[in-house]
Amino acid sequence: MTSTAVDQELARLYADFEAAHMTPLWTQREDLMTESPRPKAVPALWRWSTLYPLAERAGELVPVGRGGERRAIALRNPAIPGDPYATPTLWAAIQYLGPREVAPSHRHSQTAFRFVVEGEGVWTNVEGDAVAMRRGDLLLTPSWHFHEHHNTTDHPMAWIDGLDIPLVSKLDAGFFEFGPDRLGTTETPARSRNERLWGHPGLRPVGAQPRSASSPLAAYRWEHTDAALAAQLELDATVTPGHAAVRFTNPATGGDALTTIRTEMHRLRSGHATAATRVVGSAVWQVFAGTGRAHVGDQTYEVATGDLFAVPSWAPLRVEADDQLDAFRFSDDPVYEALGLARREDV
Ligand code: GTQ
Ligand code: FE2
Repeated sequence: MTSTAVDQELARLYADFEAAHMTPLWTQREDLMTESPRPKAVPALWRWSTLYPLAERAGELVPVGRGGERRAIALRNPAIPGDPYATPTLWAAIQYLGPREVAPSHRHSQTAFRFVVEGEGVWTNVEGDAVAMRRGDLLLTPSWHFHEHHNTTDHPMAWIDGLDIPLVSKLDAGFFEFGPDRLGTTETPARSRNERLWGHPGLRPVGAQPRSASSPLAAYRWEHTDAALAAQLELDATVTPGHAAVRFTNPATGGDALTTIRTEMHRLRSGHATAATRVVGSAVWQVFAGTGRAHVGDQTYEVATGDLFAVPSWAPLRVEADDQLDAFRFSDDPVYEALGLARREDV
């Protein structure tokens, strides 16, 4: 064939591919199989001083109830158009509950946690067990557990939610169900049943079976987290000098507290920093106390209590403390580890 004849045949071939819903690899290989991850998400920062007043305004204007379910406002990565996601796998939101308000019961296949940076007065009821939410606590709502939140006080409370909504959406694995109008309780016990059963260090209740693959412990209290971090620093048993960290684990397995989301608390001594690393998978951090700086990819953020930032896959990260810095981190690491896709590199 002459070269014009070949060109014509090729054009016909591509048109026929198109009509047959076929795409040749060779035209897209470089986008489909990159040398290293090219995340769509970008480093992003949300300041508590911006988030909280906006949530407060929503509290005045938007009722919470059936249908909408939650007064939760998502942190949207500016580079993921159309989807209210902090990263391609993680949902992060500020949730606000006014005095005496109740967020009604429901359950979903998405896994959730709450982390409290300030305030108290809301009980999250998980499968009929009322769990107090207070500053520094991590509260879990594993997949397919009924949950409602009730504010029993005369003052509002806000916290952050982390969920695997984007991952579950990508996996076409979403199920949702309304619960009874009231899980039937306004109980406000100091200690929830799950904590009484599962919350004793090193002691597994022999007669109890967890109801899911995630942790049967619904609350991880700040006093324990704080003591564990303080001990690491005192004992020089830290990740790197001046950097202590704990991971919230499932007491029944020793693995991550949640199947799809890793949760950790980090403490940096004043003037110290984390190692500079990058990992496959994305994360969101929230400063709990102190001030410092986060270097995320090509960005540098000055951060203080309540500020959140997103770390895209494979973006170099280094966090530095001015004052002693406590920061909560959540990530999709367990997913990559389970699938054999985890990688990390010092940078
Ligand atoms: O508190 O149950 O931010 O179902 C998103 C979905 C919170 C919740 C969110 C939810 C919840
Ligand atoms: Fe929910």
